Amino acid sequence: MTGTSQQTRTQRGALIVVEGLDRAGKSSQCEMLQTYLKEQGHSVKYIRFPDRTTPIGKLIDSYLRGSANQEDHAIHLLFSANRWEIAKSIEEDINSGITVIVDRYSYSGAVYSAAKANPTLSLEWAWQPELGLPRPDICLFLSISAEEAAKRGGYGAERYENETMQTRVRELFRTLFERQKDVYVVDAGKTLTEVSKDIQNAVLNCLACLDTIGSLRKLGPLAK
Ligand code: NYM
Ligand code: MG
Repeated sequence: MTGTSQQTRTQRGALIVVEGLDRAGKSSQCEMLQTYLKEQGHSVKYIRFPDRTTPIGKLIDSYLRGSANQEDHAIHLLFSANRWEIAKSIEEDINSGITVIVDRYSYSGAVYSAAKANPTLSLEWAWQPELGLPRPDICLFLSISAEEAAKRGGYGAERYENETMQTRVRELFRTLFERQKDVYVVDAGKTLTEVSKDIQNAVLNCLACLDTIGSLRKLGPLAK
């Protein structure tokens, strides 16, 4: 058997993104999905953005905690740079057959910045630096209502964790997902187990389509 034919037999991993508002249950669901996929025999990695461990991530961390200030466009580009600095390793993992679960990605990047209502920082502007990053095979959006979010307890201490921002973020996610494909909306108001079942089914469907999708794609422009 030649090297080439062997390569075509190794299925690439999938790029799975989990998005949602703060307190939608993203991190718990990512953990549960990771465990489930491992049980099914997949090699899996779970990463999250922002990755606060890199030098850029440390700047972002101090901004989010409120110990440093940044100009709106500048911090936006740092969040994007934090994805670009990890992009190559995501691609390598996927090509070597590892499925990568990502907790927040470009979608959070665009909507949180656009939610600041800065007149020169539109959703379109915010999306530009994301063009060319690895495109998720599926983006699971964990959707919770404002009422359910309120029930889940108070906001944390970080920047953006207040009602005005969260309301705008919720609306902007909706706008963005009308203009980006491959988004699967999950009703995250259900129980942990019910939500994880919905996620598992969506992910299994996605994995079954990987051959049809072909190689990992790149994020493209927003639809008009
Ligand atoms: N956030 C996250 C952004 O503003 N831009 C981004 O590109 C990303 C990935 O950081 N409130 C915001 C959304 C969150 C905050 O994320 C920290 P987490 O998952 O709550 O630690
Ligand atoms: Mg948070």
